[in-house]
Amino acid sequence: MNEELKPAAENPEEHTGLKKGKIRRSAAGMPAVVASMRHVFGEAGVSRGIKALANLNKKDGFDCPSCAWPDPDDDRAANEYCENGAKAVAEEATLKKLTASFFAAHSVNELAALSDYEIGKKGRIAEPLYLSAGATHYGAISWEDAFKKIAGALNTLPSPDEAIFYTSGRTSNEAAFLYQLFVREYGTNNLPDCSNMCHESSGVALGESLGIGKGSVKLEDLYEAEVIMILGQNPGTNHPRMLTALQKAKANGAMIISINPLPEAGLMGFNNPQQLKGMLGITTTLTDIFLQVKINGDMALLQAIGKLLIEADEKQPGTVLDIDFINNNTIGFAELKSHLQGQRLEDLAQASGIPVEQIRETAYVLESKKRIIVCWAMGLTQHKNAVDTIKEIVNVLLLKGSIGKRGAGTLPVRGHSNVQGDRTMGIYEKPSTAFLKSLENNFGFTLPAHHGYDTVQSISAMHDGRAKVFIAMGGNFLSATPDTLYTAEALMNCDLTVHVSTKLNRSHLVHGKEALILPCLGRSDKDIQNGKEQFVSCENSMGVVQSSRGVLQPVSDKLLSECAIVCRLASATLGSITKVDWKKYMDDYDLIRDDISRTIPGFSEYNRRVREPGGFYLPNCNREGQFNTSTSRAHFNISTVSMLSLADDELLMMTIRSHDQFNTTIYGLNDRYRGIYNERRVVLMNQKDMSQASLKDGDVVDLFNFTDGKERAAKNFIVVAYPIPERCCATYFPEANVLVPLSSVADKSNTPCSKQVVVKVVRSTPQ
Ligand SMILES: Nc1nc2c(c(=O)[nH]1)N[C@H]1C(S)=C(S)[C@@H](COP(=O)(O)OP(=O)(O)OC[C@H]3O[C@@H](n4cnc5c(=O)[nH]c(N)nc54)[C@H](O)[C@@H]3O)O[C@H]1N2
Ligand SMILES: Nc1nc2c(c(=O)[nH]1)N[C@H]1C(S)=C(S)[C@@H](COP(=O)(O)OP(=O)(O)OC[C@H]3O[C@@H](n4cnc5c(=O)[nH]c(N)nc54)[C@H](O)[C@@H]3O)O[C@H]1N2
Ligand code: SF4
Ligand SMILES: [Mo]
Repeated sequence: MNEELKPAAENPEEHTGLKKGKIRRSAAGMPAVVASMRHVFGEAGVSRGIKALANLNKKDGFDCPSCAWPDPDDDRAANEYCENGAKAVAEEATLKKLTASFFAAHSVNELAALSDYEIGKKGRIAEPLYLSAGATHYGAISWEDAFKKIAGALNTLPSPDEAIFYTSGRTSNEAAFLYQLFVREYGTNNLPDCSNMCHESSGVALGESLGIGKGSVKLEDLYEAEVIMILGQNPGTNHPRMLTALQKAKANGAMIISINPLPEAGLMGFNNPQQLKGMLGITTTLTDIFLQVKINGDMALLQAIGKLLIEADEKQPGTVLDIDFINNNTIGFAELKSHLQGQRLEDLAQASGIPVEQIRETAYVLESKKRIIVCWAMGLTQHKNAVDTIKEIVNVLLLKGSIGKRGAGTLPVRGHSNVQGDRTMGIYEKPSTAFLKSLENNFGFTLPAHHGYDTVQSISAMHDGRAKVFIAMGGNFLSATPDTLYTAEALMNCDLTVHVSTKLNRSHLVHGKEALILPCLGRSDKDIQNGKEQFVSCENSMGVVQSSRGVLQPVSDKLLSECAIVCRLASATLGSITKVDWKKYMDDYDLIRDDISRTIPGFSEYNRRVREPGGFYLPNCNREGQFNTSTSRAHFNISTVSMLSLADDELLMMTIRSHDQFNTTIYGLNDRYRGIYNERRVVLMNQKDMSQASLKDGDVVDLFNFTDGKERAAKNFIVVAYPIPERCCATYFPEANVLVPLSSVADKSNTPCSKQVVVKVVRSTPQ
């Protein structure tokens, strides 16, 4: 590996000064309110801050740019947002801006020496910027020239498949639709997205077993559930308003079962900041049963639960399983039954890390219940066997007939606010034939049918020289992807890297021979085209499509909307050969929605329905009790638990989010609920593993991964003793991404195994 790359590609290794506090047993409350206000007013000023917050998640306002948790369909509270939504708005609404003079004063190398936290705090990018070959500083460029340069690079490639078009999950439906249309008319399906690293495993598992790659649950279902199981998700930080829904579910009598290697504060208890009780610090206990699984112990645990449910039904036939549902709607039950009967409960318990008695207690709860919801996120999707683990969730739900009825179903809780919508709009490297045909019929040209590269394949392609131009619609590709130094080499191997961005990030600083930064409007910004105010729309985690209308004056008049950027890029690149009227889309987003209506199922009368307060639900076959699989039935799946064997000096590491970040955007250095302050270079370890390695709290260690015979090192991490299962440890994403091997991916979904990294922890030797 090229040592010179290290400082630029990675966060600096210095410490910021760890302070430790108590691990919290509940989330939100007054401290969350204080944190929201401090962030927003600090960045945006009071009047701009108040305006932004007053319109956040309102039916006629803008959709929260942070996570994909839905807003209530009915009446919305005055403050329909959470601390982390407010932080995301603060980050975007900031008045600090970066013009060409800032870049003239600071070289790329100088900026790369800053931490991600410092880089993010610099402000909004205020004009288009260009880094010429061999230059040390970005300089101003006109929009016109920027588009010409990209068009020139794209049009001189020997094949359109040598260009890669990444998308993060904030891009609106309208911009995403135009972007994929442009990319496909240009001639490739190289449309990797953040979903490849996120819920891809869920999409594959649910698509294969239930016939739709999305969850089936609506918000109201949570209020009617008898049991809610939450696996591999930290909602107190990552989907904070889910806690309000869980609180309501509990008040209606639901039991909550949390399955996580960590006792996450938000899962344990909740002080609702919108209720006086909560502000005063009176906590609702949320979790009834906490199962502290080992990392990746979930498949074994779910199989053990399935086995016990089947056993209980054998004893009293028809009282536990929904045999009618199973007979009428599924295939593969007999095979699953005999497979699970052949497993030893003790072996499954051992593989999961949960004592047999606790598993029995959990299965006993489920025996008598009919309305069960299972929620999950990255704690399940980023492992080698992720797809099969998620299918094991489906097995349990199918055994209980808990899909396609009220108060029951699947709930993969999505990450980015429009990641689900981007997929619906066709941001996908493996488009279906039906999708392509529909576009072809509407637009009258033939689209490429061969599949494109996903995120991991894109990195290899750039590294090998099979791809030469990289364009990103949002995101921070370098820091979000695995094997940071390898990915850095891949990006630096490109002729041109282009980022459509709101804020400066590390991907701008580790670049191709030439590089461009195209500054765009954010979700909270007012979007005026052709003298008329425009709005966009997004799809949340529950398949609701809603309008989003920004309200703030953009920080610079040199920003373009994502839609306008795609239209101008498409016109510049495709010139007279295009069959699409890009100009008309740019002037009036209703016309984009009209074409979406014509081409994408579920969007009929898009313009009318998206204007209804609260938007509209997309069709979902599972909700209607249907399974659009090859057999029109739901499929039980059989998988075998295989345990990764660790050497004596190895631990299994998960890379997780702190409370003060949105993916690679670092809002602050605290992880309040976990009692970790002012430091991100920490490794959370079990006390026994620490003693075994003669380490104590506060010691400084280096972490290593040696997959594929290559050393990957993340240096200078502080050991924090934490209640985490033995042989497991945790670090923060993105600091530890350098350790995640590119070759370590989930079967079938190709998602990097960011929560299943084998590491050695070695005491640092002073330099
Ligand atoms: N404030 C904020 N909100 C966000 C984000 C953010 O960074 N900040 N990111 C957004 C995005 S893109 C996403 S995808 C989501 C992510 O939301 P989450 O999935 O909640 O995020 P992670 O921090 O990756 O947390 C995963 C959780 O899984 C647990 N876990 C890890 N491995 C295992 C395992 O093997 N089994 C089980 N059962 N649990 C495990 C961890 O302990 C942790 O609690 O949040 C979205 N919302
Ligand atoms: N080790 C490890 N790696 C992971 C994960 C993990 O849990 N562990 N999680 C994975 C997951 S779930 C995800 S989703 C990915 C996230 O990967 P990405 O989506 O690529 O990363 P983000 O950090 O969300 O991107 C932030 C950048 O997006 C830009 N941006 C923000 N808002 C807008 C906007 O409105 N428009 C445009 N054009 N740009 C905007 C800003 O410039 C900002 O710097 O990371 C993945 N990587
Ligand atoms: S729960 Fe998610 S979408 Fe809702 S306000 Fe909080 S961060 Fe925004
Ligand atoms: Mo995500």
